[in-house]
Amino acid sequence: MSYVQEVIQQVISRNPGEPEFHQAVKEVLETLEPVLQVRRDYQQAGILERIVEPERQVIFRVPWVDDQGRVQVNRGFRVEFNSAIGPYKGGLRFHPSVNLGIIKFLGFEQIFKNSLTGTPIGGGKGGSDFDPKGKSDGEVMRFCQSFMTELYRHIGANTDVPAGDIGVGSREIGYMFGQYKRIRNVFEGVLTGKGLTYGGSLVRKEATGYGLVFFVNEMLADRGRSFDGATVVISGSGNVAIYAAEKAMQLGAKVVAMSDSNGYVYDAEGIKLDTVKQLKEVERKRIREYVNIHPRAEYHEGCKGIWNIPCDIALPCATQNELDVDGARELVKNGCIAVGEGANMPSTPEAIEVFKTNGVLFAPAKAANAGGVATSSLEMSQNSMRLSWSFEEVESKLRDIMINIYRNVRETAREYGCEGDLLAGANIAGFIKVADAMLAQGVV
Ligand code: NDP
Ligand code: 2IT
Repeated sequence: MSYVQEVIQQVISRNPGEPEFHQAVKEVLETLEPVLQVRRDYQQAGILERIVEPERQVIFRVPWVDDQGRVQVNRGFRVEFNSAIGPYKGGLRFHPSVNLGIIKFLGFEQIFKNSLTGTPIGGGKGGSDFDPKGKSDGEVMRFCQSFMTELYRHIGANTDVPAGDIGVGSREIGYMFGQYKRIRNVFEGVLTGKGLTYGGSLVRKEATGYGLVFFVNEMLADRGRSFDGATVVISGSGNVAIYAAEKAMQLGAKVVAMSDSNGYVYDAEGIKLDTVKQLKEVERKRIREYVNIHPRAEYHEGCKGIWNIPCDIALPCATQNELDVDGARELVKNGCIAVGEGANMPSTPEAIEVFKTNGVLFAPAKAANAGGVATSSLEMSQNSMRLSWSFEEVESKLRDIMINIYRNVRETAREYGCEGDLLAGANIAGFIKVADAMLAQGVV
């Protein structure tokens, strides 16, 4: 058995019941074979064995009182995965499906993604099985305060800097920042995605979606294509989906479908993004309400049917494993030329195989959605310097970062004999920087 396969088997047996974590580890490690063949020193130093083991994992009780006066108990997580190249950095996810395996998959991906941004940030992730849906602002605030009352002792502007992810947006970040500041009596950039009045960065809200479109646009340009005139399908209607749609439209695309966990809307005339923003960002309602405002659009229950809609470009921006082999085949059948992953690990391994064998351009999550965390890193820089850059300045830095990531990933794939395989290129390029830092720092 190869070194890589041995480590994968160890991960599976030492981390039972964590299928998403196994999937993420397998996907990264299997593309590293060409590197490990030439870099025997990595094996000698046990780099793979160490990189798959989080440096620290914290699990804690989060008790809070709901509006009826009942005591509720959730579980909180923070997995500090790798700090070889900088303080732990990565989002917090609040969703009922959250468990340790999901946080570990996300934290593992984050190591390589953060390395690809070219900025000095390590990998981490956290969250809770708390469901913000249907909760009052007061309940969300009490939950966030309780969550931070434990988390604060593990994080800090130079230690571990959380941000948002599914179910964690500016409201939740605000409540957590307030509680951190109150407990520690320090005003520091301990979280990113903060409001603009208290240390947040312009463009952070838009960054993941915009960055995704910048990346995919660069990939399309290599084939002489662009977003201009393209038909685009986007899953999700949260932070990433909305701003991917906005930038795609700015570049001349027509976005015809968006979704949430209940179903999807199809608007042949092009989705009206102002309606989606009002429904999702302001009223916190379901996407099905869209057809009450635009009766010519259609609503369909269930999420997976969204991939049956003919499109040139598909951008899965909701959650892991939302695009499976059937969806991938439908996309290919309908002539889709490119898939860009806004969510983390949205395509199953079988779906990725379908894209590969059919020549569909594939932008892998850890490269394509790195714009969010890259802009978080820019927020950290601004906090440290105690200044704020303009929207144009941050957006232009974000665009440069995404173009650099694309070129780095493309050239790395070429260098290691897998030209055109951006997934391999992303894994290899992200890995080498972290592995070299780990080598230099000894066995820690
Ligand atoms: P939001 O909470 O803002 O939106 C999530 C969207 O995905 C919602 O439309 C939600 O629908 C849908 N969704 C969530 N879970 C499921 C599910 N199990 N099945 C179907 N649909 C689901 O989160 P974000 O937009 O921030 O995150 C979306 C994805 O992007 C995640 O994979 C996240 O990890 C990734 N990501 C986020 C970044 C960021 O900066 N925010 C950066 C990089 C990646 P509903 O409202 O019904 O739950
Ligand atoms: O998956 C991700 O990259 C994020 N949720 C953003 C993390 C961050 O620290 O901005």
